[in-house]
Amino acid sequence: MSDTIFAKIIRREIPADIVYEDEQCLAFKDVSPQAPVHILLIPLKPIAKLADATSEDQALLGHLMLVARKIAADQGIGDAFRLVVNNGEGASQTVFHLHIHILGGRSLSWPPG
Ligand code: DGP
Repeated sequence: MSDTIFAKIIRREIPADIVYEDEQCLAFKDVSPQAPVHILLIPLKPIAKLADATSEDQALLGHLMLVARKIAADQGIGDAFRLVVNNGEGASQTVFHLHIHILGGRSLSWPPG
């Protein structure tokens, strides 16, 4: 996998507003927020996109879901939030390091568009 802006954030080569960190993942505020709360949660492991994850990543992916829930609660949006994973250019993925968007703090309509 080629180097990405998120790998640079993990290595602290570029700044980010980090809100959570553990031995498996890192979360920081999105530079272009689409909601009052917009956090990106990424694994430290450089998986380019969800379609590239394997059964070896099962525990990591489960961990990310539980951390996303915790971050939502910590950010005060635990009752109403949305998780988004864009997979591939056709789904508007622009950074090819797997990430979960955690969105909330406003009314979230459906379908998302
Ligand atoms: P996606 O389209 O799903 O690949 O989302 C990529 C997101 O990454 C997008 O919402 C903007 C955000 N982003 C891009 N570059 C940076 C950066 O340098 N810092 C931060 N904090 N977010 C970034």
